[in-house]
Amino acid sequence: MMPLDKNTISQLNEPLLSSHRKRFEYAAGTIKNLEAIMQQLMEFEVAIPSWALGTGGTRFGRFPGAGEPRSLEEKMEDVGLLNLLNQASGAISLHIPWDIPRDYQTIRQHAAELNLKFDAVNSNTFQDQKGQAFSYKFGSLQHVDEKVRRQAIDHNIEVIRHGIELGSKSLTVWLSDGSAFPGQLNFRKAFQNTLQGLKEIYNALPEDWKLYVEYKAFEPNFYSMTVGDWGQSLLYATKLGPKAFTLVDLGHHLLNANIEQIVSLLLMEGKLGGFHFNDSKYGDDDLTVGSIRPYQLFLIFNELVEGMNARGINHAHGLGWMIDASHNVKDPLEDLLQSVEAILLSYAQSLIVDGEALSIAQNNNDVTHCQEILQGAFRTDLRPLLSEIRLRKGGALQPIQAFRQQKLREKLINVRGSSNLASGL
Ligand SMILES: [Mn+2]
Repeated sequence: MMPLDKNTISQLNEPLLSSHRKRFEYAAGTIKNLEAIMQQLMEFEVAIPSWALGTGGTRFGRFPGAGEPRSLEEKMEDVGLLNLLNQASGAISLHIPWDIPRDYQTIRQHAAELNLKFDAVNSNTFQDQKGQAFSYKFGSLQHVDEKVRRQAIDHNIEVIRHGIELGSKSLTVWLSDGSAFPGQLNFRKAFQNTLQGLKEIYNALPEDWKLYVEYKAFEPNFYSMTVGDWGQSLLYATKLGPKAFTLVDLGHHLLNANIEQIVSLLLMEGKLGGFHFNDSKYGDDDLTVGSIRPYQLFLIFNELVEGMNARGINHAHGLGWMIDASHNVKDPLEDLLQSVEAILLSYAQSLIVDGEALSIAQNNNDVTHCQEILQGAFRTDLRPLLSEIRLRKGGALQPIQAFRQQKLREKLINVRGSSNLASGL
């Protein structure tokens, strides 16, 4: 039962309309190609990971919120609620085994009622599950023991099967494989074992599927990671074939890595598959998108838009757009509303960059003007455009305000109780 409907949203919008109109008119007046940009923004959606709907924890502890989803169905309802409010979160990304569907038909029907699609499915060989025959303590696809590798491959193929039933079109593989100490691992053998496993998984993909190879610089292994950076991921993806791509998670780099340059070159090679958005100050902090380095996020989107345009890639559907965040202190749903807004805002700002002028300035080595062009776009307040899009699609002008006014968390607590824990990290 959804605790919100479009009529209620439109009543909540009513008192905000006149102020919104003024703000929108002002913002719109400064933009060339307004309607074309509005159309692109209308089509853009970001998938929500099922593991981000509960309160996350750190290795030191977890301070659960209340009213967390107790089942896959309730996780889907949370995403449906987000999508009702912001009209830009119409897809959910499932994690196996945390979200194994018991009955595909029921889950598909529930998704249709909530207007949700299933985005990439995610495998998990970074934890041992109850009853599992072999441990992943020393890795999964890289493991020295063939039986462990076999188990990890079979798991990934099972994840693909679940995804096929639900209409997913991609599998994201993130491996925690690596080594904790020097000398523990033969790097070359670890790579070759991993490649062999990925090949078997790749061969199990349906024709119209993509395999995303996600990399991460460190953690949980702190000496080496077997898919540690974009170069290694690109190496795997290239050896695997045309359905394999690199996935960029913003938190998976060494400090101050130039992610926008990575994005540009991966797009040039046709090997950028998708994104996990989050923000960080130190590492894989998994903070709200845009909360720490909004300018970096804009610069990344600027390269995304430039690179997608150069290759004729559809902005909304050409790549996989997902959030991968964890919420330790904020309400997960409010946090996700902030993240989606930050992504759309950076995307909007990158759409108003004058690419032609930038290219001329670059060719003239006019460094000052290049910076003026980029920062001019970044400092333009386009939030009224995003509100206008939500309004046109039947969403809330101010989603977080609507969430609070309608006491949606309290309503969820009434149904779900205050002491359950959502599965996840
Ligand atoms: Mn990720």
